[in-house]
Amino acid sequence: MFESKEQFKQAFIEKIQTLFGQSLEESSTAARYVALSTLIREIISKRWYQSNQQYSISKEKQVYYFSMEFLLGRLLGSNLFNLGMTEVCCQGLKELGIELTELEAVEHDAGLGNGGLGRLAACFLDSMASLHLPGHGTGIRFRHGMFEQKIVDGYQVELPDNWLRDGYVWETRKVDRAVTVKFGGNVQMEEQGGRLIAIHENYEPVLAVPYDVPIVGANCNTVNTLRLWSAETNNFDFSSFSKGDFLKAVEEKYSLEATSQILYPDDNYPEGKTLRLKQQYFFVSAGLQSIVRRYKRTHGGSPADLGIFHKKIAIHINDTHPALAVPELMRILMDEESLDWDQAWHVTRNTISYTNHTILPEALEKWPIELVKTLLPRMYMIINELNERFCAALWQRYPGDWERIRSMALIADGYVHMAHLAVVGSYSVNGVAEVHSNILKNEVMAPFHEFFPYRFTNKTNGVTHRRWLAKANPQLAALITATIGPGWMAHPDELANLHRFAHDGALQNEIKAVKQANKERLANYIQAKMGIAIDVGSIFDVQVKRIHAYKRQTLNALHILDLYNRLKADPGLDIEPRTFIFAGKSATGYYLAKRIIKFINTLAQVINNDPAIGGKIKVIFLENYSVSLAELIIPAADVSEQISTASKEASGTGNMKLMMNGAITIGTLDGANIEIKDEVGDDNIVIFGLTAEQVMNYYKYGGYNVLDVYNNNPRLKLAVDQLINGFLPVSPDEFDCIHHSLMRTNDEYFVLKDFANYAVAQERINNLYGKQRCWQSMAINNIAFSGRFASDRTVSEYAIGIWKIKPVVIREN
Ligand code: 26W
Repeated sequence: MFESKEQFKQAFIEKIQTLFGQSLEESSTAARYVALSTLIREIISKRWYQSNQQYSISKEKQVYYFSMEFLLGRLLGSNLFNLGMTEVCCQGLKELGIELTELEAVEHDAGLGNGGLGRLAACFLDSMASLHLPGHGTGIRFRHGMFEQKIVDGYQVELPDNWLRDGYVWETRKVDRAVTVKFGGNVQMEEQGGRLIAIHENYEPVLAVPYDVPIVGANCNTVNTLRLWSAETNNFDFSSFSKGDFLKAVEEKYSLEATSQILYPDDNYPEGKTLRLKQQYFFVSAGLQSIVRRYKRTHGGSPADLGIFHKKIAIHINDTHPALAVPELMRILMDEESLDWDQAWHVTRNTISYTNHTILPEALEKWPIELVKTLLPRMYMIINELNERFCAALWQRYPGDWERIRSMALIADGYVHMAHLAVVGSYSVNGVAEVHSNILKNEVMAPFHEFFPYRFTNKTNGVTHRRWLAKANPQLAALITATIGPGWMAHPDELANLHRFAHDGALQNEIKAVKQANKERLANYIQAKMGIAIDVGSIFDVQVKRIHAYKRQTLNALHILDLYNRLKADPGLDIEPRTFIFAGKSATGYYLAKRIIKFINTLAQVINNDPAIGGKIKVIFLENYSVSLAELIIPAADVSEQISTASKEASGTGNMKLMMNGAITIGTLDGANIEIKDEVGDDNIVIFGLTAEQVMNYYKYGGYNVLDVYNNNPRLKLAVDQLINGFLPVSPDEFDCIHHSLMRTNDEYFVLKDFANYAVAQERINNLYGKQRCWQSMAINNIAFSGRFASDRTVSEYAIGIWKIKPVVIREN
């Protein structure tokens, strides 16, 4: 740590000299970024070592969070923040004529995730370390993360994300910790010494090499580990090579290494590719092998020692993507550690816990039997045995009820059902918001809930207030501290003390000024990036998230079109000026979502260039939504659009980040919006639309006819017609698919059904914004009651309720 600015400056300058052989003056911004980050890493390393030592010595239970995705974003700023060094570095650099923010901007986002699920994993890592919990991440070191999105002529274009191009200062390659993962081949059971032994032959070995990233907790006490696995091979096929077939040798190498090359850019929209299953087994197997190895070092390696593995290790699976952890832990315990089936099953069932993040039927993972059999023959054998035993237990309980047994089987209809595997193989299953957990229990997983009533719980999501409030919005953080003291940083519940000041005129003015500054910062970015000037006095109305039919960007867009129509008809229409800001990526193969992007951009083109409406509304689609772009947009938002079809959004986490930054939610009673409403009260949120129950009743019993709504609402009818009647400057069939999804398949997501109520809710937003005192008090109340949505609260609920782990305070030694 640095005692003073002077000490920091000296160390920084020396680091540039030793790393690059350059003086400060000669160094580039990129070199300065590397020097600063390296310096910080060295400080972290000491605590990292001490944390690991302490974990080994104390022998406390450890949790491993297995996730296909960790959407970390940039680490320099958050590491500095958690080390408490932002100020000294910022001031020291300033004296050297350098802006810290400029150096931060050099870092490539670690975009190793799609959206909610991946960012949640990153927030949890931050909270675990900050709460001194011995919790680590296990995932994949994708060579290419989430694609970079460009908008060209209004369309999404995908470019590869080459985030490792300039190296990654935060990682350490641990080649001595590499393990082998086996694919394909065949497995024979042989009897040896009275035991059945599995012999796996003719497999394709892939070397899994771990890269460790330190996860620094607040106040730099605990440093945990995110271990990301990379598929490598150093064995060229020398037989081909020596025969002169160089290409074949290289080809083989690349096909093996392909496993960790690319993140599938699918969010709630699976593509079911073989390589994806390979990725899943790859990191699950490597992760478990390395955990068992460490366990044996710390706790002993006899079968009796392994028989109590679950008392010292918890493994959490983030959705079903790592569900192969169930059969893989069985395999390791039986085939490598000589436990028998019953012992291995006891340990496995008490080690693994599972979170479900989606109930969209199309997003529930299932893999064709043949694929699992050929790619992972040993996994298939174990799953098959698990299935037989489970079905036998079901038969005992429900004799003759074939339909129920089929609907719950791990293997049925030609597929392995990963959610069933995850539920059966774990001791805890949770949803991510109250309404979502209830839907799991009462609908989607009702038969499982009936069979395992105590296994199901709820753990409402949260986000780290350190990144999403303190770091992303430092001026707001300073204002909060000046008002209620610094306690909220360690105890975000204390934000509630702000409530007393909701009507304090002075604070309201200051809150407004901070928001204004953030809006100006975003406006400058938009001007620089897109050449569009936006009115910083207008309402910044923000919908930023993946593009998906159920999230209903279409509802927002149709309302904008309607507003535009009304403004055209009556240019004197008295509304608050508004800037509608969108950002988000579509899955590459998701045709409808891609056309929704084009639709929004077409609206932007028409509306932003129409002088007749006097600049009252503007539409902006910001390209390449990412963690760092979110950090720029969210602090500038006045309105938070959370308008998914009720029952569809498991929780949402953007809703939490936005409220934490004082935005007012316009939303449906879906996911965590319901709990946000419960916290802030009806006066501080604008709710509209069908409830989850109403939506599900329509699905079950029918009764919704889109044509009725369409024919009875002339404003809506006009906007829907404008999709296809040549009104928009695109080819006439450009938006056929959007129109079709609304009108021809009876509007699966109830866009038309909710439209009228949404328009009324938007008018309410307009009127509330007009009453600035009222609006600012709402903003303050939203910040005040966001404490419940800090991931520190969520993670402590997991620690106490699921993982049964205790904090370990790291001592300096
Ligand atoms: C196989 C394709 C696929 C890929 C990703 C299916 C499903 C997923 C994820 C589970 C989707 C996801 O990110 N779900 C989101 O999880 C967030 C964190 O819990 C929630 O806040 C969001 O509501 C939920 O959509």
